[in-house]
Amino acid sequence: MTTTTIAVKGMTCAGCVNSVSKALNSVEGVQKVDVSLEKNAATVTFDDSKVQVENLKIAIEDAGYDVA
Ligand code: 9UX
Repeated sequence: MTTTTIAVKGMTCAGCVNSVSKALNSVEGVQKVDVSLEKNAATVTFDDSKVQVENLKIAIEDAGYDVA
């Protein structure tokens, strides 16, 4: 299991946090998600044999937000 923090741009309210959280939680291999509006970041714990950081970034972008 690996934990990484990804900088997320474009989140402006709790609904955005919810959207990003849902998007990340629906990725196969993701175990834990903590999205912070204050920090503009998503901390994700995932099984690195199933998913890579790049896939997490794509999921965030597909939800309509930008990654650094
Ligand atoms: Mo809040 Mo975010 O009403 O896309 S959900 S701004």
